[in-house]
Amino acid sequence: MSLKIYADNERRTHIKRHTIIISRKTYFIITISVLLLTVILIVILWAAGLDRAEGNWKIYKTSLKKGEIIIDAIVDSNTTYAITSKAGRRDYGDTLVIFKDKAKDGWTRMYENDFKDLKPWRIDLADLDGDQEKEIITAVCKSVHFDKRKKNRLFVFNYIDEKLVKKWTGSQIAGDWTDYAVGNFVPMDGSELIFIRKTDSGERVSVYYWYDFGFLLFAESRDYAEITDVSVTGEGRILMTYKKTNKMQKLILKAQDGRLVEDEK
Ligand SMILES: [Ca+2]
Repeated sequence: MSLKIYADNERRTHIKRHTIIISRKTYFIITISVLLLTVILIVILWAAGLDRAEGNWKIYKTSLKKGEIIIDAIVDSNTTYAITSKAGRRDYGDTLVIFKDKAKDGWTRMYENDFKDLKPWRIDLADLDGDQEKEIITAVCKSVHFDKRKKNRLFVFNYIDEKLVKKWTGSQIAGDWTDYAVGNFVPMDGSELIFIRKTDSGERVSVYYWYDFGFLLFAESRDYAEITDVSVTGEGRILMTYKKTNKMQKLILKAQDGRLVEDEK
């Protein structure tokens, strides 16, 4: 069956059987309707996505100051650790805020600390040293006393007796890095930090673990042109997203002889 379009007054003497005839006017109406429906569908999907992104954070709206925006947050049972921007910026925050879910009063702002000079942009929670207490890990972008370059650094804290206590302030770890993941990669107590580290010839994956009073390098991969994402996938495996011949691909890395190598399986 085929579809033919004719002007209203056009002669239709050569129409074959099984041919559907529609006028230009009908064709126009159908086209506009399809376009309209597509636009409506896109708007609905966009709004749904927006709702999901804000989803977990809606509950704190009442605890936020006027104009304050949540940059990143992590929920752990009845406590939420958040990086917020009181200045209303979306690229990085200026305050670390801890909310607690008080049954009667709902989510309550329990603690806040001025992080204005740190430019924090990400927050995580993990037990890094294996003592069963979770550390607050914040990614910040700043210079430090003995390294004047403004770059991504990690600051690690504990929240003890309603006070923020510095555990490790990230001066030098993984050189210049663009992003990181936290996960249990090495079979010992505590989680590891997996960095996407910049090198002269591209980017590599670097795994660090906590030892005594700081982080030690566990293993590194070879260099790749560009790595966009890393995560721990099962014990001893890292899932990496990287660019290969202009296409993003996924790859599993494992530790072998002190290196991170591609898992052939
Ligand atoms: Ca700990």
